[in-house]
Amino acid sequence: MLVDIVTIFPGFFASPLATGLLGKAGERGLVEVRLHDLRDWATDRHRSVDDAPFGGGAGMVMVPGPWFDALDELEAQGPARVVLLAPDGRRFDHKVAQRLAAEPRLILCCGRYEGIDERVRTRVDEVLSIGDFVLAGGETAALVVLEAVARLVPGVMGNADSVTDESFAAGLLEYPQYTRPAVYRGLEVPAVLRSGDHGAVARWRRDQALDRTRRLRPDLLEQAEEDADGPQAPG
Ligand code: JBK
Repeated sequence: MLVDIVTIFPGFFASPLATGLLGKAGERGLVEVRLHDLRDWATDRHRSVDDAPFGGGAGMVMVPGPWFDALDELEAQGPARVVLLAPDGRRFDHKVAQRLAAEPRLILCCGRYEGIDERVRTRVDEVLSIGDFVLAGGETAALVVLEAVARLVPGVMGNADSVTDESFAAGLLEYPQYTRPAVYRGLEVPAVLRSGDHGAVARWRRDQALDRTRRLRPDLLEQAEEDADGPQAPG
């Protein structure tokens, strides 16, 4: 997978891209990330990318020119799904990550300042939000999307089971995990996990995952039921 990131802070991504799973995926050529400084498409000598909003008001708005020119140039290199990170986007989740992981190429657009000129949206395929909170810009959101997507790209995760096994793939929270020591400060590991009975362990884990999801995230269970049932007639 190829990922182009357009940002006014390309340096923001240096450490995350060099570290851990994303670092490995890059080294192995499984996820190639190219960083682009939006200011490279600015046309004035100050390389400015923002201006005051029409109609007045506080703050600055990113001007359309550099975005249009950047996307012209990047899209001329070949097809890509263009994603804008913004608080009014569709909520990013595991399902969206799975869909994006199947794309050969993504262009992630990170806005800054108070917003981007509305006309830039005519150039994006999809607007995504990572949640209802205010960020300084789309960079952190792009990083969240990139990490969640990259680990679903075939070959990125060492053990193939660890992706399909995990919680959100099944629409459930994870069961509790324990490691040595069996008793720590009087706190015991559940006996079933030390029983050697693989069937009993599997049943206990499934029950725990279900209990936990029912208690902490009932919305996930309702979603899982809807997904399993398929679209229902209203009423
Ligand atoms: C937020 O993706 N987001 O969630 C996002 C992107 C850019 C700015 C923001 O405040 N929430």
